[in-house]
Amino acid sequence: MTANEYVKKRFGRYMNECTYEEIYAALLEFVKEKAKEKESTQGKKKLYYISAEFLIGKLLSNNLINLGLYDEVKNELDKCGKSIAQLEEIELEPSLGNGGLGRLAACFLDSIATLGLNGDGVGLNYHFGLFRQIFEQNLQKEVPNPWITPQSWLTKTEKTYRIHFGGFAVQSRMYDIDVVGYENRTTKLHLFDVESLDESLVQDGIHFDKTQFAKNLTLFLYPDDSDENGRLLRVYQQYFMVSNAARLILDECMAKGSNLYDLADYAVIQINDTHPTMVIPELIRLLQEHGLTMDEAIDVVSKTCAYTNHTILAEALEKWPLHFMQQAVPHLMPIIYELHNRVMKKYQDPSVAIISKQCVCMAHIDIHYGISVNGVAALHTEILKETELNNFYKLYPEKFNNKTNGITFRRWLLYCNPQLTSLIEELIGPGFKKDAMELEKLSSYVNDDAVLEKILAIKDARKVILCDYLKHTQNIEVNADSVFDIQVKRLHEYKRQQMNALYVIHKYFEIKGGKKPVRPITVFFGAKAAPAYIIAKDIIHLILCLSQHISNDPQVSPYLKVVMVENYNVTLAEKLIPACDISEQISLASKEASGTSNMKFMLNGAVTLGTKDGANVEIADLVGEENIFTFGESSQTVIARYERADYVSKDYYEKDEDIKKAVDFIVSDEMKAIGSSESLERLYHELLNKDWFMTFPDFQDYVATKDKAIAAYEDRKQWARMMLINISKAGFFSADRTIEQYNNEIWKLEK
Ligand code: 26Q
Repeated sequence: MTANEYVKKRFGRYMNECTYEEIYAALLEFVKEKAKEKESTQGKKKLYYISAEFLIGKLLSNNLINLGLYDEVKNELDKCGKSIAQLEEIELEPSLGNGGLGRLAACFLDSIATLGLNGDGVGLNYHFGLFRQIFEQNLQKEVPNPWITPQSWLTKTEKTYRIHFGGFAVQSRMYDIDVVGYENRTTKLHLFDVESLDESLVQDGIHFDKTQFAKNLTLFLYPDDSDENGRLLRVYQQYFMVSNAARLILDECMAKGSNLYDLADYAVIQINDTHPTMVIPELIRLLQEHGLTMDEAIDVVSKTCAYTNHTILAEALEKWPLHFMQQAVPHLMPIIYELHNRVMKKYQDPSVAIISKQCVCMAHIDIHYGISVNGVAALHTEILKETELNNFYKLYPEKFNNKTNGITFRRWLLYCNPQLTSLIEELIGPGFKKDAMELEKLSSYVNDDAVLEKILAIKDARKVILCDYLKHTQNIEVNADSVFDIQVKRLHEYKRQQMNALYVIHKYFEIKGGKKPVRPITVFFGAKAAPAYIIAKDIIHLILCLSQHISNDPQVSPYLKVVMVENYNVTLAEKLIPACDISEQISLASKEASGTSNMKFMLNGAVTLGTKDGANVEIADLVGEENIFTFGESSQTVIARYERADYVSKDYYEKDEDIKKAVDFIVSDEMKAIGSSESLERLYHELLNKDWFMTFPDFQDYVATKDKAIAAYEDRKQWARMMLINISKAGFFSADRTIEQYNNEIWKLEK
């Protein structure tokens, strides 16, 4: 049955007589039915990828592509005078993630299904996800982000559990979303929800009563901010997630014949950062309820769980106060003390203790009682082994391993850039869609002028598409002939959006002084700041004020524009990334565990401007130094500087005229006339007196290298070669490769 016939069956009318809403509703059911047909027999051992975040993005088009139905449906729509782009706008994007970690989990599910592995995702069904960002008076404001409509990708299941907390219990229910693999099987994302949730608790923006746990548990996803108040709710959420996951796992394994002593033959659990760590004590507790002794339960669980670390920022490693845990999950405390006592008895080393300074160190539970500890890029794993987790590495060298992150090429090439996909297919055939390493075949075209022209033409077309989209959705006007320089990621000081903003100020002064760029430059930003992260919000404020100020300056605006897109999300990323010329990956070396937008940009023919940090290091190794613009101090230099604790930002400010001029502009009369003095002053003082992420030492190198990249853009043919080489080397960053490695080295699922 074609999609059009399906619509006719549902509504008694063909597509041309239906509204977009009706077509969307029908196609959603159509896809669900098709996905069901692809559910295949389960193997004995199953992976449970537990994560507090799954930033899945819109699903209609992606699922149609993976089912091999996209072109057919698009043509049918075309014939009825309907556009698939307009249909896509009906769908709401679930924002069930903060950023990289959540998007990684979504890419991994796509690869697990595509490779035909037996694995499901387990997480939470946040009704409002992360907040939606709006700008008012050049400030970020947060509002709820509802995404669950009567017709959605969620399927209600019959699975419910009673979950006990200190002093009360709630009833849970599991909802499923199909994960449709590319030309292969379908797996599941299980999202648990609480039956007693009360959406009406949310009033006035994203504020709600943080104490009524039974009513608020799955309202919102917590932002990635370690300073946030009311973190107690986060502990309740985490326990709710893992208690449900643990019960589901035991149910499924017993149904397949496990006697629970052999649990590790039936299940492997990947713990995505420390957020699901309580699954370890919870499983131990449940196994004891099933008759195992403490010794036996600990032994079984220790063979089942593997942990991925996503951060080196010490302040981001989760440590929960004992009194939080005592209040939320008193029944886990005897187990956590037991796990702690065993560690202390064996090692007598306080630095590897589970309980320390009245807090539970979540990562330490994972490392002692798991089979594997992995970092997410080569440099990151080395830093974990040599510095941050060195004491653990000495105890368990065999547990440590690297799994460099990857992205799904289905969404980040086939779906978001059909123009580039067609060209690649024309040149090297369709094999790259299944085996991304085949992209290497493109390298034989580096001297083919016709191909280089086509690559440039596609980029130009994508820039026009982005301009139209931004005009239509956010009323932003951009010159499509300018150089598109893009930095999109969570707002965090270590990612150094503030350094990019200082570059903009520097360029502004150059232009005012008569030094005009040969071609206009558009600097794009997209970033949400955690609501309680004051300095991050100050940086957004600075960028928005700069954008306004420059737009209103007729001397500068023809040459320089700053665009801060509102509510950066997966949908916007799909439009921004194919249009990018220069990919900004400028974190302070050693701080960005991996980064994944760097991979998406590269795959879409952007050239990276970056520090030697995270996966940028591996990108540089693959494309060669001549096809990337790297700058800044090395991770060793940075780490040594932190150890010496001798960085004084004021010294740089006083010695460097350019830095002084740019930083002073933050609190200039012009800026204060349009912005909040309080916010601008705070940011100014932060940079002057602290600059914890060392933007000043890298500033001049950054400016010089960015100018070099912008100049290089003018040699169009040479630039096109760089684009082509970047695309041809991106195959390594396919999540299919990453997942193969997880499976071969950790999960060991049968294929
Ligand atoms: C913790 C406690 C309380 C509230 C929130 C959190 C929290 C939430 C989200 C802590 C961290 C996160 C998200 C982290 C994250 O996205 N890390 C990124 O992971 C990517 C995938 O591995 C990497 O590419 C990035 O380098 C890393 O920053």
